[in-house]
Amino acid sequence: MTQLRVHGLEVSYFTGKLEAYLRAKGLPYELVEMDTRSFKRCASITGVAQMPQLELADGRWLTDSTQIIAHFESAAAEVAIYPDEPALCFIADLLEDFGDEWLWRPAMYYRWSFEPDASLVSDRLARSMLRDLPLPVLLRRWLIRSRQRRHFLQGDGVTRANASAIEAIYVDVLDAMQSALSSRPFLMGERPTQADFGFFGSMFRHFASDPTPAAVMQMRSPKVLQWVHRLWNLTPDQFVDQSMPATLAGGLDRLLCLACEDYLPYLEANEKAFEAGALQVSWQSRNVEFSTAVNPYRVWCLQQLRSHFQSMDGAARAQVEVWLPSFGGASGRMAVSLLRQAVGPMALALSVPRRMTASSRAGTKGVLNSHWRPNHPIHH
Ligand SMILES: N[C@@H](CCC(=O)N[C@@H](CS)C(=O)NCC(=O)O)C(=O)O
Repeated sequence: MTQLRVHGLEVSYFTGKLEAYLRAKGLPYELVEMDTRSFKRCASITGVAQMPQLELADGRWLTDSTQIIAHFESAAAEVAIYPDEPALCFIADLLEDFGDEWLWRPAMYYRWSFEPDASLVSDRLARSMLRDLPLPVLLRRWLIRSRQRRHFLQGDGVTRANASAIEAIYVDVLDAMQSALSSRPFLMGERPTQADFGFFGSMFRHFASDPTPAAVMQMRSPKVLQWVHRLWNLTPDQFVDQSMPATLAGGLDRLLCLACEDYLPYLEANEKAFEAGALQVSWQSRNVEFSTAVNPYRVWCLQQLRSHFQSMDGAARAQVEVWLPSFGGASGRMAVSLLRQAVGPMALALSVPRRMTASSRAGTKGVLNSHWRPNHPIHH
């Protein structure tokens, strides 16, 4: 076996993100479409029930798209995507995490709340992921649709009262990206960074592909549509000679403001609930109430951002401390104070066992991307 094997699905958010990264880096891979049996087999190998899972030619496995990217970037060389300049690399990490985690709910909302979208994708999943179930296609379609609605709508706190706020998140991010991409090919400059890949999973596999959000993107944000195609079509020769971003490019103000206004307050509420031992977290955003299961993975995400922020030298930290309030106002100042807090005694190592403990399972009920993951992404 000479190439990488990506175990995932053609409709999957994080599989699409990983595939785009591998294509941009010129790393050949084969996509192995999961079914229910192989999903369980991969989970039993890595200890984590999620997709994608990456099988290396030497038999080792990697999981978690962000950590897989970190793994390849540590051997990066000339087609690196992490900005060299520390403050910019921190901003790229913040945007990556915001894109990865905060657009999950709007992506699932559009896919499973609207009839044409749910019908299309339930048919694709019935014929791909569920193809090994000895049931008629119609029944498989019904099963997957009910399961996704239960997990990713009801289970992720989507209600009639907050549906329009969820739609506004999508539209606001589109507008912010359209403005960032108005004069350059990638979010932070002439080269792609981790920030681009963080937004790619939702933008490519959901928003540009599912009929309801795709119609919005086509009319409202053609630059974003163009960026989706550009990133999917990217090869190393197209950016290897371009310089890394050296300054914070104009037009990112709204995207950073949204990260500070919408996402970081949720991360803070989630962390507080986790530390209090609660299973559920409730918070207000855009004047409506949200309530979901506490997500330990996202506690870890906040700790990662903090550790990154605190490990920078004084000048880089001072730079970020100027940028966030200048774009996010009061919420930017709150973001800075959140990032300054010590990681503290609850620091997560995410060294989680093959079988989760009863309490961690209870805390993550129904939210499958919240599994705790091993310390190091490589598993034998
Ligand atoms: N943080 C993980 C998230 C992976 C994830 O949540 N993947 C979704 C699909 S895109 C999943 O496995 N869902 C499991 C399910 O739907 O049962 C990553 O970056 O790879």
